[in-house]
Amino acid sequence: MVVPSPTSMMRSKKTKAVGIPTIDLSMERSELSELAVKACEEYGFFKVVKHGVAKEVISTLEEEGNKFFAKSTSEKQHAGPATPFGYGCRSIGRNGDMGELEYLLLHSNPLSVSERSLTISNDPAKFSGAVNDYIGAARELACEILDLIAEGLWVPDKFALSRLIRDVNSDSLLRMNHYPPKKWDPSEVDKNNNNNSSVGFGEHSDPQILTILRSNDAEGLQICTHDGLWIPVPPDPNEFFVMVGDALQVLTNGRLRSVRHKALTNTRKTRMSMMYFGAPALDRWIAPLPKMVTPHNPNQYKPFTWSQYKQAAYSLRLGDSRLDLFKAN
Ligand code: GA4
Repeated sequence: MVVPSPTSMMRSKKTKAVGIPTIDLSMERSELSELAVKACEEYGFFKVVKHGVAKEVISTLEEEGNKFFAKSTSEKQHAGPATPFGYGCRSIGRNGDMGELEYLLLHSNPLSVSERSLTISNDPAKFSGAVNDYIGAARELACEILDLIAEGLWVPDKFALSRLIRDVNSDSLLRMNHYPPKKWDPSEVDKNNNNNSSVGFGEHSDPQILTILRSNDAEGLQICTHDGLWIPVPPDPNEFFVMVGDALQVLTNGRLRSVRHKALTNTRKTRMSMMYFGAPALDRWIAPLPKMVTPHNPNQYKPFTWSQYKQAAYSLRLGDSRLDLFKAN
């Protein structure tokens, strides 16, 4: 069942309190696949409960993340820069985007994780163990959801989507974002009527297939509905949030659309989010699945490799609509 959960915090002129779809993974499979597709069609976003991921897998990575971000700036900078992978502070991507955050960006490949861990942690084996366990669990969850989506879309090959991120050469990533609490400035509330928010991570969609997000109990995440309304997402540290990425939009020929989202730092608490971005291998061609192309909905995108799409993403700004570059005709 899709259960609307009330959202009440952080309302401003451009936000609206509406329900975020919630999917209980312990439910009957046939019902689940329909609900997953419905949530992806309507919001490109949903919350997953009863997901089966062990609490310790989450808490161990969270502790490791907290230990890292508690280090001194100079120590953290040993793990930088974040291009292509490592520690980043404020600067996002390569074209001048900035946000009120610091982060760790890691490739999901275990060898890459081990190598990076040497500059990140005083106990690299523990850190890489925590990261690999978390990635493994998040990947399983992403695959389960992709299989449900494929079923709900009546795609004949039920593993057509999950196979892309199970690939040993998958370019999936893990990101840990650490947002400092916002210092309270009452004059800003009056000026902007925006609850003293500033942008932690600006508006964008994720380029990958599917994102699995988990955060601590600090608010800040907002998603944009397809009709342009911003909805605050109440944090839920025990559950995961799922986001449709640009590549899934292409694979489904536009039936599921990627969700634009952003993170604000309007909380007195430090926010830490951990995202697994499920992506194909770099040389993998991405094009609408044959089942999704019909006379009624002809092919909407030119085929591209994941590497070409990433290059396009990194040549643009965070908020740019990079899918436009690959529209057919
Ligand atoms: C958004 C999703 C992931 O966090 C990310 C981001 C990447 C980065 O921070 O380096 C990008 C951004 C993200 C999309 C457009 C480009 C690339 C910053 C940027 C300006 C790691 C990803 O894959 O794309």
